[in-house]
Amino acid sequence: MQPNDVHAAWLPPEAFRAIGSRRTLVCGEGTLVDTVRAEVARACARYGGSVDRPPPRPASADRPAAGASYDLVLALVPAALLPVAAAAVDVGYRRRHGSGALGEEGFLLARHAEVTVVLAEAPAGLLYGLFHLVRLGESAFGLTRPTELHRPATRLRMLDHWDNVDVHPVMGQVERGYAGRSIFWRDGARRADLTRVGPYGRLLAACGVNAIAVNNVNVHATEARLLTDRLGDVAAIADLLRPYGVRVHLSVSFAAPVTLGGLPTADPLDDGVRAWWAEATRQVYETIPDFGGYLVKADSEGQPGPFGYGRSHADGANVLADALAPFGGVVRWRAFVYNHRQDWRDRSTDRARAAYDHFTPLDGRFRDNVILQVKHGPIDFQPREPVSPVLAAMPDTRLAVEFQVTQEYTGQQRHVCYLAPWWSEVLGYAPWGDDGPTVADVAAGGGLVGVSNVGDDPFWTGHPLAQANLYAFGRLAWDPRLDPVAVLDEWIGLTFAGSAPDASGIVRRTLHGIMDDSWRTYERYTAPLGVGFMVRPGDHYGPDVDGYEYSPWGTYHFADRDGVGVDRTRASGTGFTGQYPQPWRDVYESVERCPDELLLFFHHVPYGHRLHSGSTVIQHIYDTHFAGVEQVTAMRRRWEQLAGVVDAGLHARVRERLDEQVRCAEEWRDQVNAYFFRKSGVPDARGRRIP
Ligand code: GCV
Repeated sequence: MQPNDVHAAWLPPEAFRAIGSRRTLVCGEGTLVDTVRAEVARACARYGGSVDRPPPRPASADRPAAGASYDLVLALVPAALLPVAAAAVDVGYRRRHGSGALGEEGFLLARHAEVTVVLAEAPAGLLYGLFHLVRLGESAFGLTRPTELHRPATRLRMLDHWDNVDVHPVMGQVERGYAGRSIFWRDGARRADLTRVGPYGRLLAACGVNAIAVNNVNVHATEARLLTDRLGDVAAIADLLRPYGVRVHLSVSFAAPVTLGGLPTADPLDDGVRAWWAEATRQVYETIPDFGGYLVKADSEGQPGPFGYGRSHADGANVLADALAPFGGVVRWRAFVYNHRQDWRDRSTDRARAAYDHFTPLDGRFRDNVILQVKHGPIDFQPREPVSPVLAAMPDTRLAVEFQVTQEYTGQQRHVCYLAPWWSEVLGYAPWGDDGPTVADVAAGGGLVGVSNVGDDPFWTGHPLAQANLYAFGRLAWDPRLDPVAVLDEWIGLTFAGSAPDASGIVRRTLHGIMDDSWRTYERYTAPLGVGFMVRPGDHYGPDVDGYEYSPWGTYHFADRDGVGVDRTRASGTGFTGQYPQPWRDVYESVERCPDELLLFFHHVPYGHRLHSGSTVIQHIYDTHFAGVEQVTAMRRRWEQLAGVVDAGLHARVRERLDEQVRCAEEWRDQVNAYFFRKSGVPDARGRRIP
């Protein structure tokens, strides 16, 4: 199942001990139920338990459905034949909820007459129920348990792989990938060895992810052909993921009718173009009947799109949506559209405004099976940004929120940076004020999408602790209200289930000490107060304060001798604050009320400006940069406590990465502090050395 030299991530065999040592009955048929049975059987082979199917005929008096002899029943309902305990739970469920409450993916967990019972109304629910039991371990079999009904908050919980088929001359095999090469593609073709794909699907199912896109949103010539003559490669991947309930999506090029179909145009209103998409899509479904849909990056960073034909993005998205509709597919259309050839001298153009300006006039004009996929912040996955105002401005459009699990701007899997607290803040943000819906509520209709951080690295994610981000993404997509620290605790419990039982306390303590606050630590030693983009141009790793300051990318901080920050107010700046509903449009507009952590995103202020924290901006910059490095040094010290406690290879890998994190954090501290000291001439109030 798991290639030997590959880390088991959050599914080591020891995580199945509680299930594997029990007597289990699995009732139901179908591919995903077979997966459940196989998982339980594998655990039993290791831990001495047993797994049965229900008897072939209805129970008779001399052969009741043997309820009493099972510790665990996993059953698809309605079922003709259920052991007594499961039947009782089923009756109770129906009395309370009627049928259908569990939906396509939900499950019910109950404990009755010393039997743990998981019921689902569809096979995927049973699979998710099984992995829930894995998370619970022994506590799933405790004396009493409250009955729990679990359903995902949103239907689409997916990962987009920015994997190229060809090795791109600049971006490589995986664009913004920090975990080795692609698990799907290699040097221009599908990998001959796809053995990582099944185990990957299993890991995804175990954290709640149910779909992936197999290629980069930047669709180059070879990747475009995955839609047509290379479709068999996509089908091969889909076959391996199907047993885990993970559906495959494809990034497609808007220009495909021209580049692949030989048509003279890709104009979405052209009949020939519509027919081409319809036929290409019919063939996709003939080959992959459970295909999920298309993902499109159009008119963005050089990708073709409807603007080229004088058409709107609604016209563009709808032609693909119409082709997919007969088969139940969706088109995810990215809202990441902005001018990447901006003149830095032009202070009126604001990249933060772009998605809202382009897309909100189109609200209500997209087909039902179009999902507009919006990056969570208005710029580009910086360690701190406000929530994108698009998420509060398109009530008649299905919206998905896009997170970046791959750590392009958050340490590139060389730095520990547990991102779930950040995502959780975004998901809990209430654009219309505390009593209104949250971002998670908005995303429920469209989905949650993460850019994958996985590659063919033996630890899957390069930095072993970056696995926690992947796990937490899935868990938050399933239930955005989960506490990110509790999710981390789950991840630790599962991942290190194989450590000696007496070691579990120190493993948990140490990892929480290192990871709980690691995103804020990262924020401290990088760009301050929400200003963003002080990274090295191109690869986006390490500091370069002015690297993007005079570039065409629209990402500036405007530091001068007096102050720093971007004036995005309505009163004197770009007017971006006006894209928010109340109360935020006024909160962000006001330099007094704007939250400290976003101050420089919204305002240009003098270095002596006093924050709510009481500190001045310049002193805050110095203090956070010194503190950030101290915290990273403490992380490295803490990690040493786990030498000899966790797997030696994993320990060595994390140690090597922490060394680099300390080095890089010092570089950030020194460059940022020196830059602002030289600009402002204000010394550090605490007299520390600034180079
Ligand atoms: C896939 C950022 C990244 C690009 C990425 C783009 C996107 O600009 O640096 O590598 O392209 O976002 O999200 O499309």
